Amino acid sequence: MTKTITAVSLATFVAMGVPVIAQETDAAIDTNVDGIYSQSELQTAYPDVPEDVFTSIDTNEDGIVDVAELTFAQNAGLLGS
Ligand SMILES: [Ca+2]
Ligand SMILES: [Ca+2]
Repeated sequence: MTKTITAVSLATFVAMGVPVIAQETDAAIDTNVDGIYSQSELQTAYPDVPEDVFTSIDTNEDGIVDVAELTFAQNAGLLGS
């Protein structure tokens, strides 16, 4: 997984205006491997977690959940086990 984000894909993210995230996403959750967790991806990964929890996970309210936000939520126990 450490080489998933290549220089080419990073350039693509920049070209798309997507913030480049230093940390890598978990491919088991980030199924389209775009470097962010969408709400639908998170709901697939955590079907028992209510929608308002996803809203609270997106702490900077940019509409996406990045690695740092998900890690924080996991460490805070918001997503269960
Ligand atoms: Ca994604
Ligand atoms: Ca966010």
